[in-house]
Amino acid sequence: MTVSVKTLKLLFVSTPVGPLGSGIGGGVELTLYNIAQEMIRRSHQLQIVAPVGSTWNDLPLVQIPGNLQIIAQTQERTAPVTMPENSLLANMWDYARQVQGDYDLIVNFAYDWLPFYLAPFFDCAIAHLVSMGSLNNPLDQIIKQVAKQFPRTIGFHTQAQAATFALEQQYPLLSNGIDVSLYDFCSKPKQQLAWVGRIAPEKGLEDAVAASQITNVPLKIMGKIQDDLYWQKINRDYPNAPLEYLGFLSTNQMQEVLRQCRALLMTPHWVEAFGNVAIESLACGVPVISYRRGGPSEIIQDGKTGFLVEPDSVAGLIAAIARLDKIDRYACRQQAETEFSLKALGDRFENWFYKILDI
Ligand code: HBI
Repeated sequence: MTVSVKTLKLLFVSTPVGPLGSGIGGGVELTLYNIAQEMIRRSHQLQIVAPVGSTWNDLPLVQIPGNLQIIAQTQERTAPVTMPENSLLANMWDYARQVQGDYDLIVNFAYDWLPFYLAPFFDCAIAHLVSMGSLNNPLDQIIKQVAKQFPRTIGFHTQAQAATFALEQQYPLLSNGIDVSLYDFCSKPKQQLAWVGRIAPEKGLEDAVAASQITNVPLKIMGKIQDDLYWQKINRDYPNAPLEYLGFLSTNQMQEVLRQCRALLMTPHWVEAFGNVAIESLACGVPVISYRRGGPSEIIQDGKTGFLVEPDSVAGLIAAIARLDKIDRYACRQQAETEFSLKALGDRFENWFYKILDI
């Protein structure tokens, strides 16, 4: 049992791109869920400010109405910050402003300009978990400003992600974590590969499909179709690939398929801030083959729990697929248990919160 130095009253403010449980928030939804669960397990008091329609009934939610924020990665780097009428983001932060006196710390999970801009207007300290790499200039600028004015309140998942913001100050690297007990180890996989994630251009699914078509190894695809035109183009471009699209599944359904795969393919065309699916895969004993780019390059132990491949090289993916017998699947499971457990995650976040509050 982890004894916490001091129990905190925490207010988590969600990403404004979709209700919690919808999958639209991608990795940051899973991150928020896991940290919330772990903070409650450590007897901290917690409230989550979430969009109306959130379905996490087992966590303390207050649901706020309003229009969703535009998905940041669909915008140009120089695009101005946009706020819809009746903005959900603004409504969630107005609620946080009203109740801030009841909390020791507010934690921001939105990759949006407003919460960073509001920091100096709040009496309560705000910790910002930055969930992606640098995408647009207004957000880069306000993150730099907050990093200067409120040192240590900006947290990243990985060094590769943090480097895209080029801050002068020190900042915590929180990595990430999952409830490893939700994933069942499998030592004898079927002759198939997996690809898991939001189906959108930055995730590079077409490269995994190309590898599947060339090797004729079946590819099980799971995740939310965020960009339909992109998905249709992939199906047109690779008519003979042995694909099966299984939809956006619950964690349990997804791991049931993933665990039976010889490897997970990760093909990020952007600097993936972390790559939750990589640690979910390791937890199942499934090696990860990923481009040497962003978060996965700090997670995978090349040659031991997977392979790191030259970015955007389909040939590199195929060469790694041919070497999968070199990997001990149990070593993958062990890495998940030691580095990416909820306890390891909780320790990193709790230490970050205590540092911000000078406890
Ligand atoms: N876009 N505007 C905006 N705000 C977010 O919080 C956000 C996003 N795009 C993607 C996203 N969050 C998450 O899927 C990633 O942080 C994982």
